[in-house]
Amino acid sequence: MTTIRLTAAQAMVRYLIAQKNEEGEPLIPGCWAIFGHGNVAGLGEALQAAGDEFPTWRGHNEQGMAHAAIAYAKARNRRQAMAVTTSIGPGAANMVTAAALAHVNRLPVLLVPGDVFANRAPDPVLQQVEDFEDGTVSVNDCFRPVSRYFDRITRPEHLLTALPRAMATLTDPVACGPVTLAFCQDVQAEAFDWPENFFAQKTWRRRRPRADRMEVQAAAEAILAAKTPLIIAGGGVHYAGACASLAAFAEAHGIPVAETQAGKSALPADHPLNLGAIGVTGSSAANAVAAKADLVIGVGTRFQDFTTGSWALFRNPDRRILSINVAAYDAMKHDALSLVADADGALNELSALLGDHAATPPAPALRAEWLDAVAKVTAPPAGNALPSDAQVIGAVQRASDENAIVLGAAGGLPGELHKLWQAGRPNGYHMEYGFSCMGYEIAGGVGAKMAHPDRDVIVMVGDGSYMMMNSELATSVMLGVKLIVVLLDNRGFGCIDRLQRATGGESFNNLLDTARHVQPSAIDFTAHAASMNAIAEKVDDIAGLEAALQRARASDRSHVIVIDTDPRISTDAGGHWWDVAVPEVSGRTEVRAARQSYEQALTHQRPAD
Ligand SMILES: Cc1ncc(C[n+]2csc(CCOP(=O)(O)OP(=O)(O)O)c2C)c(N)n1
Ligand SMILES: [Mg+2]
Repeated sequence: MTTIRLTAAQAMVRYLIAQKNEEGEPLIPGCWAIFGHGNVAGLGEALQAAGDEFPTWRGHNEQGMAHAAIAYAKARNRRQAMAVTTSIGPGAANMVTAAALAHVNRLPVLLVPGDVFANRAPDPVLQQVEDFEDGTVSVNDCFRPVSRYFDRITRPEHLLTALPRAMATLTDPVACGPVTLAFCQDVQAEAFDWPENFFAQKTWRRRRPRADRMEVQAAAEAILAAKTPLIIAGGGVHYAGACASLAAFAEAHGIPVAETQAGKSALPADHPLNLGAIGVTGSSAANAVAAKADLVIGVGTRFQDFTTGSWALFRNPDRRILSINVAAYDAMKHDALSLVADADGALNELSALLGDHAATPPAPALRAEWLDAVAKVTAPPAGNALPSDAQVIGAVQRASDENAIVLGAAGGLPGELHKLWQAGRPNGYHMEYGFSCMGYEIAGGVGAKMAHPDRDVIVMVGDGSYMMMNSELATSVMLGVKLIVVLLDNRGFGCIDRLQRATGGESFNNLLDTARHVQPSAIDFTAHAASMNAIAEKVDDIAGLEAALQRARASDRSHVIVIDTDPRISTDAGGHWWDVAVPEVSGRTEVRAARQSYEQALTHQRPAD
């Protein structure tokens, strides 16, 4: 057997370079890195030597780097995944939130935090957490519950089994998610004689599991029996590459489609069968059809509470749920009729079984009414009052082309965008709403733009999220990864303040002015963004925003536009109740009233299905 003598870190990099996806692209196109003593000498040396063959990108915050990596994978429909390496201790711990984000969203990312010395010679090393009862624990154990595959590399030859398992997880449609290889720092630097064939080029094909014959038959029968079926398209439609099959299926069988946050843009917004967003932040059209549907057909959806209106949305007493999902875990939720399969294959197989069967789609007026409501709330304001998020969204929509990618994660914007954004083509809508993690937006924008350098990436972010994490704006400037950032400054956590008041609470600790303070908060966002060498400007109104967006599209680097908005307004039209537990006893009459309506609303919930 021919062997090659390399350090474990050099072997990891060499192995990663040799992995391809079925398009022939690098499966792992490069690595984000912030070094410390836990990875600089070992992995740092190996990454430097790899040069352009395996690019290393330096971020400013470990969580931010991982957000960029995860957004890249999402924007590439899970066809590729980036690696992220950190030092031990705080560098690694900073990345745990991002691991959870990737886990919830089922997105692939290869996390390589450094770990303490396997030989324990310098024990305890700087930044080492010491467990009094368990000598094997390190900070990296925090990754276990938020990783789909976790391994600790305490000997070089562990990579011979760990790396193939890591790739198998990243490319498996069901297990897909974060992989953590905690890499002991002494092991990274240790040499080993590796079998040469370990580094042979390998292609990882996407598995597309076919449906079970009985399940697909039962699913077809359920559709044949349904009078008012509704399809709910989730993120799995994108990841399975099933957008075209979904359109064909809906058209052939007369079944309308509603979209989840992850599923949005599966059908173009102007498709006559696209009823728009479903659920808590849904359109009136989709939610009206959902309330009456006798068969709810989930395609690639996890049925999270925003989709189901906390399971109070589907109110037809005879309704059934059919769940087409590659993961049995999702397909059996709420006693659904399960169809475990790749979405693309399943839709085509079902279609063949259905023949020329077609249901009667809902009257076009439902869709038209909703589009009227959208036009009303997104139109420019008449007077000079502070604009709403919806009016800002209208301006962004008017100023962007159909290739634009609008990106967001937390605050009031995801709900408004879900309802109102008219997506032109698949992947034009990038919303991280599995974890809805404040601070994803700018870092995520970097990953989305790296995935689609030829499309405008428009990051829409609230002041709260911007303050939580903005440092990858400097990374975007440094790497020439241009973002258009629209920063909506409503002076605080507007959506949580609205939720607080809606549950009977008093405005408290959300908006900056209602938080304990000595000096009123005054943040100069333009100066802040400009200090990171981005182009930054503040606009006075919607007309100013539209003009600035044109300048931003022509800019040669990241361009931040700040606009003051009204924290009190969100779109009333559409939407659905959401289960947020209201206190059972309280000194506030408003809370007692809210509790009464809450108990009333709970009567529509069907958690026991
Ligand atoms: C990391 C994280 N912390 C807390 C929350 C809870 N949370 C959701 S939205 C929000 C406020 C966001 O403020 P901002 O970005 O200004 O948006 P706005 O609500 O004003 O539209 C908070 C605190 C979260 N989603 N993520
Ligand atoms: Mg805000």
